[in-house]
This record gives sequence, structure tokens and C-alpha cells, in this order.
Amino acid sequence: MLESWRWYGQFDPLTLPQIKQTGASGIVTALHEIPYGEVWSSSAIGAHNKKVQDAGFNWCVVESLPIHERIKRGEGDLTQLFDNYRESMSNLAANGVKTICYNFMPLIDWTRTDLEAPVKGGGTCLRFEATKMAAFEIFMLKREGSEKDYLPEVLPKAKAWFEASTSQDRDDLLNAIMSGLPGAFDRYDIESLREVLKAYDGFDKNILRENFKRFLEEIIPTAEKLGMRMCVHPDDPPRDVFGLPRIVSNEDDLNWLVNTVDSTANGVTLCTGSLGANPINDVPAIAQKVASRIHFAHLRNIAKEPDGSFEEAAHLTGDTNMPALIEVLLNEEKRRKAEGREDCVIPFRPDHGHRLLSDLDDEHVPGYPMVGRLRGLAELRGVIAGLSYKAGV
Ligand code: DNO
Repeated sequence: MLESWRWYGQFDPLTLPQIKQTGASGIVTALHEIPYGEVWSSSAIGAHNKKVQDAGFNWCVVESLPIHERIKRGEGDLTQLFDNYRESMSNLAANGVKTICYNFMPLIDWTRTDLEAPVKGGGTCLRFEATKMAAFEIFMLKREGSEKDYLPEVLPKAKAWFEASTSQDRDDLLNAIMSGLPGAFDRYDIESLREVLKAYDGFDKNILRENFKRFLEEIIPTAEKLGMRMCVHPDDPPRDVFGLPRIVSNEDDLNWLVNTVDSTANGVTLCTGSLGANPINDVPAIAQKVASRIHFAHLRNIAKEPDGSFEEAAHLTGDTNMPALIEVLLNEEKRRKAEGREDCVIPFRPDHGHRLLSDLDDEHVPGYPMVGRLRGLAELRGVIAGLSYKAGV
């Protein structure tokens, strides 16, 4: 497996020489400064790639080449947007970058309610608390019908949280919920969120699937031609958020994906943390089912709670059996190697990490501290080395 590390380019307080000390050899990055829907020019890609290469790395995965919301909504004439997307793909391929991670979550990306939840033993982690999310939706956003999305026992707690909250608490909650949006674009306050949600009135899972199908049909043939691998990132969390449907949340969704356009180029980013937040998901079993389409892995762990809350555990603790999962990936690599496939090494990155030690004083992108991720990488590296040794690889 190829050890990689996410770097946010000019938005990342952590530098490439610092990342070098982790021992990872791949960089996962994107041109976060380019607005969604615009072409990534070959020269902009080349300049970014040069920085990565000059620091002694290989740009192994683009995360993400974002999809414009109009494509997700299926709104208006999309010809230009699809052309632009294909042009960016072709420019990336020309620069030797051939794996693209993207997501099909409407409007927002990963969602948490706490960026600084305390971890036993010290440090902090990212947390999704059903009570606070319900308080946000029902009492701050005042989204009609939102109480139906929560277990009945959560509702009085949400009310109590809201009534006791200070304006600082509410600001912090809004900030945490918005922190998953990468790059410099599209952060909302309550008013603008309410406004933008109107564009999704009447939107449902079937419509989103239709639009996703169209995207795949438009893009995968180009990926095939260019020898590229597209890998969709699962929904995080794997449940509807703000009443917006999510369609890459479980095994059925992934089956739908791989069967809708049956091509190796139509693949998956196996994000163990995203899938792992839904109690119905057995992540190693799902990985086994879609193994041949896994082109990238995000490895992290989740501890779930009965009311729908969860928090990010250390990489080897939590509810997902990480060694079992890694074994699936190693076996898949072996299978590809036997087939003589060029892409037999699966890149992975330690996804997120606890905020530990000097992370608590350092600036970093939420979820992406240096020490916490380094701990994760070291633990995962140990598991990979042990399993590879046992398997005689
Ligand atoms: C969170 C990330 C996601 C991911 C996008 C891919 O930490 O895994 O933001 O990059 O969903 O498009």
C-alpha cells in the first residue's frame, strides 16, 4: 500500500518539508483556490505538481476535483460544466496525475458538531453529536420537519441544549458544521444556508441518483480513455443532512454505483470512517464486496453511540476492525499483482487524527493535525508491516 498524506496547498499551515518527516511518499492534494466548475489549466496543475515533486513526493491522488452543485441538482444546461470537468481530467492526466477522488454529497461535505471534543487521556477529536445537530436544525435553522430525522429521545435534549446555549456556543456549532467545506468557498451563515437550501426543494434520492448516473455516463468514458481512476468518497456522515438526500452511504449504494457504469475507472474511495459511522455498515465486508473498485483508501476509526452520535476514535480503536479491513486491501493488491495490473498498489492516507501534544498549539486545517495523523500513520504502518510479513509479501 502506498502511504500518502493530504496537503491543502496554499491553505495548509503544514509544509511539504514537514510532511516529508512522516515517511509518507504520496501527496494527496487539489487546487483548492479554483472555484467549483472552472477548468484546472495544465499550467496551474503543473505548477502545483512541481512544488510536490520538488519536495520529493509524488502527487498520487487528487482530492477533490469538485463537482459543481448544478450537476448535483441537474439544473440547466450542463454541457459547459461537463466539458470543463473533462478538460480538467485531461490536464491532470497530461501531468501524470491519474486518480481522482470526488464526492456526490449535495451542498455540504463532512459534517461534525464539535471540532474539539475531549479525548480520554488528553487531546481532542472531531465529534458528531445528535443532540447538537438536532438543536441546530430544529431551533437555529428552523428547518421544517427536521425533528423527524432524529430519535425521539434526542428531541428534549436538543431543546435543553438550545435553551442553555450562549451565542458563543451557537457560533461555535455553526462554525463546526461548516468546517467540512474545503477550500475558500461556500461557507454559510444561518440565513444564507436557509436561502441556498431552497434550491433543493422537492429534491430526493431518486433525482440525485439520476444526476449521479448522468455524471458517471459523461465522465467515465473520458477516464477510461485517459487511463484514469475516478473514486467517489462516501457520504460523511452516511445519513441525510439538512433534509438533503445522500446516496453513497452503504453497501446498496456502492452496488448501485459499480453496476450503474460497469467500468474499473468507476471506483470508490474506501473511507472507513465515513462508512463506519452507520451501524448497518460492516466496513471490512463492504470493502471485500467492492475490492476491485477501490482506488484509494481513507483509514480512520469511529466510536458510535446509540442515539446516532459518534466520534473519531484513534485509528486502531473504535468500531471498525482495522486489521481485518487492511487485510482485505492487501489481498486485493495481491490479486491485482497476479493479474499484472499496473495499479496494484492502493494509496491510502491516515484520515483525520486526534489533536495531540503540539497540535494543540499549532494551526492546521480542522481534522488534519500533524501529530495526531502521524500517530495514525505509524499505527497503520505497523499493521500493514505485520500483515504483509505474515502473508509473506
Ligand atoms: C474529509 C474528507 C472529505 C473528502 C471529500 C472528497 O476529511 O475526507 O472532505 O475530501 O468528500 O470529495
